[in-house]
Amino acid sequence: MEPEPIPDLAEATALARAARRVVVLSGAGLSAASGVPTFREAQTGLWERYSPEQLATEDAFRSDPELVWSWYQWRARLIRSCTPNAGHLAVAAWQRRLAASGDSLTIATQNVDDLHERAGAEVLAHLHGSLFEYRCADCGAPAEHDPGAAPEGDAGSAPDLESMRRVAPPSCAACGVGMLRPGIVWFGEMLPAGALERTLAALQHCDLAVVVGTSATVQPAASLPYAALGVGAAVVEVNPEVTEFSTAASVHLRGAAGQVLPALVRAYDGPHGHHRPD
Ligand code: BV8
Ligand code: ZN
Repeated sequence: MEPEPIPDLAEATALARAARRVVVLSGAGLSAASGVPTFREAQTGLWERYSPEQLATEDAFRSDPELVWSWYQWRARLIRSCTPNAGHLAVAAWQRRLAASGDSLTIATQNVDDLHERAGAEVLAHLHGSLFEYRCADCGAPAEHDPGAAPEGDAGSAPDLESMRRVAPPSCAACGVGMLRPGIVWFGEMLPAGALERTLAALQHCDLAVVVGTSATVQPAASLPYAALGVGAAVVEVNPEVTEFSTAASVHLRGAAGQVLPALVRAYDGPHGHHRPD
């Protein structure tokens, strides 16, 4: 069955073909098709069931470290049971194509999962950290920790906090005092050192930015696409919904990342495109 034609794809394809320095800014919507819950989507979004204040702030961690630690361990195990989808794979393929011709595709993501990397892509910045990095909440010493295997069957479904198995965060081997915390950027916390600066520098040198799967509601990440517009680059938004950013986008491809991104890369390769076998 022929997939629905995506309005404005031709315009976006022309931009993709002409682009030499691309920046991809990705959000939770890119990983949705892999089974990773987004944040704000009604019913399914994490922030629909859990309050970010109760789980994604340092105060929350200090007041109930077991709850917050266990919830992030559940998310880390869930990600282990997920695999990159066609959207992640298309971005990785596009990155390889451009690198092969001496050009570049740079990725900066709000996602704390590792699906870009597992799709074979290089990521310039995890703006909001990673579920698989840990450090001491007191001395800051980085630490290794294994969140454990992917859950069996529907154990992956979101636990209710009351019945969730609670485990205490391990203590820090470096200072022996602090507790380990996930290497996540909680609300009210600064982004990782250099992540914002590196991303801004890439946007200020890009000729095309692709904003995929983000509601553009969390700052400062939501302001990043304007840095590309500010240097006259085109910005293509990929999102089935209208977002805070849609009116500013050069082209808004209203479709799912798993459909739109492969189509964009196929078109980029297309008959007159730069077809080079992988
Ligand atoms: C800071 C890690 C200060 C945690 C996250 C200015 C104005 C107002 C508020 C602020 C401001 N400046 C700062 C703030 C406060 C706050 C903020 O922005 N609050 C918002 C809610 C208003 N920002 C902060 O606190 C930041 N820190 O400002 O520090 C500071 C400054 C100096 C010195 C000291 C401190 C830190 C913010 C980072 C928080 N951490 N994540 C965790 O994961 O648990 S944010 C988290 O939510 C994600 O990382 C992501 O960034 C955000 C979710 O957004 P999206 O990824 O866009 O996901 P969402 O579900 O919202 O949308 C999904 C979209 O995908 C939808 O549009 C949907 O239509 C689409 N979609 C669905 N399916 C598909 C799809 N698209 C394509 N294909 C599909 N198949
Ligand atoms: Zn420590």
